[in-house]
Amino acid sequence: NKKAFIFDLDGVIVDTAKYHFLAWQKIAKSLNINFTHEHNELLKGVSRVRSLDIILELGNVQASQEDKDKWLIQKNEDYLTYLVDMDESEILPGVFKILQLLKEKNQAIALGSASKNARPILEKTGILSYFDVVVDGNDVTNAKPDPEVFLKAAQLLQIDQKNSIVFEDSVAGIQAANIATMTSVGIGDKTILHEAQYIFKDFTVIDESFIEKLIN
Ligand code: B16
Ligand code: MG
Repeated sequence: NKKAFIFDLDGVIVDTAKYHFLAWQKIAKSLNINFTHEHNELLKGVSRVRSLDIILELGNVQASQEDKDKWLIQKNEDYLTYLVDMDESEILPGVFKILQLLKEKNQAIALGSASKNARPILEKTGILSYFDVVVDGNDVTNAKPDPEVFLKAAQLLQIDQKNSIVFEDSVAGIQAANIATMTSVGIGDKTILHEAQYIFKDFTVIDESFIEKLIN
């Protein structure tokens, strides 16, 4: 059986969530908005534009489109400075092993990320060649929890959405997978990701028998 294994990027393959947080925190600070790690959960899997709106809502700040555009550029420029030195060492534990296992078992592999910076991150970390298909923030108009990004990935792989499995670290992403009637696998905290069909703290605790079960 050939299934589509769709991976989110930030928080699943690489720990860029911490860099997004630092970059957003700078913007929030400059606007006198208190922005905590807890608030940051709300931004996971959410597009850049929507993320800024959430932060402004937290601080009850009204802003012109011009200011918002300026902050969005600032945020991304700052975020990109954290990516300059990125390499293979930033791939989260167990990820290479799972990707290799899926390749050995002749499964289809896709990226399904909200990020517009996905491709350079995959290139820098040397992981791009594992992916048969990459769908990212440049390819979709509707952000997670809209399932567009995952549906598009399955479509490009020519695999039915019911035969697709999504690995996600965000609530919005798990919801998107569920809406798409795909198998949802949460990577992270089980209290946060309780809507997922399966939850693991990271890839090191996913064994071959679980993957076998998904394939058959
Ligand atoms: P960018 P994912 C998402 O990536 C992040 O979780 C989210 O925090 C970020 O705002 C979004 O990408 C957009 O990223 O600013 O690089 O376009 O988790 O869907 O891989
Ligand atoms: Mg994510």
